[in-house]
Amino acid sequence: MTTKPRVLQIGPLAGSPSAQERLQASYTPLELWKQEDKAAFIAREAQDVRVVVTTASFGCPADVINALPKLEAICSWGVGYDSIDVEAAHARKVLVSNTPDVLTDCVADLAWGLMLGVSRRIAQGDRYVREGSWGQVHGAFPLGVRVSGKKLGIVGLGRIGEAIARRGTGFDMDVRYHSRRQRNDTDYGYEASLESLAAWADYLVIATVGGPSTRHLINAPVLDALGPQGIIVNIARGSVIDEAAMVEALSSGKLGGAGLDVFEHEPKVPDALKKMDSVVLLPHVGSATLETREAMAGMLFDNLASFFADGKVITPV
Ligand code: 8YV
Repeated sequence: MTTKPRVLQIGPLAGSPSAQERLQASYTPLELWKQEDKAAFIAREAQDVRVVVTTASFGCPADVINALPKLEAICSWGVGYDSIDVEAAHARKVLVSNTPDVLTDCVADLAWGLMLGVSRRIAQGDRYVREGSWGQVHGAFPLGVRVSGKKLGIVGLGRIGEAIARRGTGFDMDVRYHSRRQRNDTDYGYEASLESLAAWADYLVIATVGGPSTRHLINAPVLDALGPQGIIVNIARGSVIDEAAMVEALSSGKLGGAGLDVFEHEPKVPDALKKMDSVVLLPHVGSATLETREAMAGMLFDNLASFFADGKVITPV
């Protein structure tokens, strides 16, 4: 009988029905998140470990990377890798893999769900019906705003940003974007500054990477430019928006509304947001469909199998 390779697992693969069992079927995961003294556990149990398995949420910090002398690869379940210290990994020639493409459509779909949800007051209407207010409360349910035909501004025209933009065509929307560099392979209008994109747009959708390079890119001046009728949607990373500035802008009516799947200190969500009907709040579920989570798991296991077969990963970062 061949022994199953030992891998250091940083956090559970909890958002997929089969991934954790599949991992256990082919590998011996050392479950770091269950350990009280993580450094001692790594020093005692993981000195021979060649592979770390993690998720976009749990990531892998430099101190873990540097505490594993035999480490050769970090295989992550998720597309974003801002939580993995890729620089520390590459400095030691450790490969890093993620799960791109397979989640693009579902994350883009959710961005549209949030745009529609905020504009057409879907969650608010659901609360209204459930609490028995329909027919009981004086006056009509508050009007929403039209989505079709509006102006869609996208921050970050990568794979997910582009999928969001494509869906805009079906809603007869004019689409523009801002990113570090203008792309020469697309007809979408480019705005050279975030403020000018926000001033133009009815909807500002954040689809850029997380991490230090984009921290608080969306600040008070950008939110001011988006304005009292403007709606912001974030399916990327909470760190991209200055959350305190956004709460202030929403509370004071300087910003129209927000659809948020991610938060700066998730799972902590500012209490002020929970009291507002102009926002829709979701628990980081952009990729959380059965089909996408299974596809992400498939890609994680393909990367692991490839590494253990020939020392390469299929989707390197
Ligand atoms: C993951 C994500 O669901 O892929 C990403 O970058 O943020 C999500 O798809 C989740 O973080 C898995 O850990």
